[in-house]
Amino acid sequence: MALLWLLTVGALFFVPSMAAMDSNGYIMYCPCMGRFGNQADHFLGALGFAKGLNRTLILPPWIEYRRGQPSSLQVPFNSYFNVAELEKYHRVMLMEDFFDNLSETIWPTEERISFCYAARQSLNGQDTSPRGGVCHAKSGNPFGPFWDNFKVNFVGSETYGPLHYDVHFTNVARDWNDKYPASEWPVLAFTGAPAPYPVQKENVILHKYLKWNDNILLQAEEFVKDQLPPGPFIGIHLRNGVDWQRACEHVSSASTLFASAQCLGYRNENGRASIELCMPPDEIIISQLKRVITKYKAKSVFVASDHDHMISRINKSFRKLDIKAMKLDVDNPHLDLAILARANHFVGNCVSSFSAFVKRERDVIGFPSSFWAFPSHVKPYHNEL
Ligand code: GFB
Repeated sequence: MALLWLLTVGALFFVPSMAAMDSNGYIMYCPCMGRFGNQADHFLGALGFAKGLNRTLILPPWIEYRRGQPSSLQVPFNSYFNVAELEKYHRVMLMEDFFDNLSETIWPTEERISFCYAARQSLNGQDTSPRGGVCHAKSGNPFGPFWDNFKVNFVGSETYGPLHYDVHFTNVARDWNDKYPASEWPVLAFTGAPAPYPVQKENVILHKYLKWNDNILLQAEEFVKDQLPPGPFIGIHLRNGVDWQRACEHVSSASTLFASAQCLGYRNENGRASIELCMPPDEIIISQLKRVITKYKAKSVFVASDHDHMISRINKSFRKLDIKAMKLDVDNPHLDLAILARANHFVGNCVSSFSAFVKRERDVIGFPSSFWAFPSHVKPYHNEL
């Protein structure tokens, strides 16, 4: 009798995890490059890659950096986004759920191999997983803290080059599955995202499955309703912090920079990046704003920025039109993004992947957007080859 009870209760606990198991395997990765915009670009690529290989994508936490804190922080994926919406496209699972429910069965500690394209240098000579092999998957920040968060240590490395991630390219998915069948490799755990930056053109559309969760949506809607004057509003992104000023210095030597393909095209068919495109001067910002305020009969401007929101400059310039420039009281990048996506018109920075996130979200809803200094301040691209 006791045995029967044990079997029944055991089955009750066992069956749900079994049911959740994916015999096609899993893709896991550390979003170890850059801040939110970079990670979001990588996420769309990883989603396309997991779909191509027909493996469940494990949703990693977002990696964040807070001033004064030496180590990176990890914020669960669903703190910002709606997991059920992603499931409409492909099988996904929160990384926290994977480690709570499945990891011991599917990915025992002695089988944890990290994947990298080629050997990676140990960043500071320290690797909290010294047996982990040439990928050095835990070397440096945010690599070490990321895997430590899930108590993962690697027992080896697998370099997968020359295989690549472009599953829209003939046979690539088949090559991965031939080389790494799920029966032998249930989890492909990547040292960095299995995706290029900026997001590949074919994966931009996947943004339609990346929806804010109810909490963020509610905050964005309440801000628009309670803080902005009634009527149409323009959302603008001013990327002008000191890191950006330095990055823009490289624009003269590069025809593309960061997210610039979103306006210049993936082959520079719409021109080459310029300093104005990257760091628009105040005069360009005010004159473009004037045009869109008039066109949309806007009553206010919502400004998101990492540094200078130009609130008094905008208020002064549009005093006669009774336009109010508004910003959030506290630094909240995700809420900034969600509010920008709801504006009647958005003007973003073409070079910034933070702006690119807003543009993609608006494109899938069918809302209009434009960019500072584009197309007025870009030169045609001449391919010298
Ligand atoms: O998102 P992100 O990769 O975009 O990095 P870029 C910029 C970060 O700056 C964001 C903050 O993740 C935010 O934390 N930030 C930028 C903002 N704009 C805003 C804003 O309007 N509101 C708030 N609250 N925060 C590039 C990187 O940044 O910057 C490159 O992609 C490189 O890797 C370069 O680091 C210098 O593409 O704009």
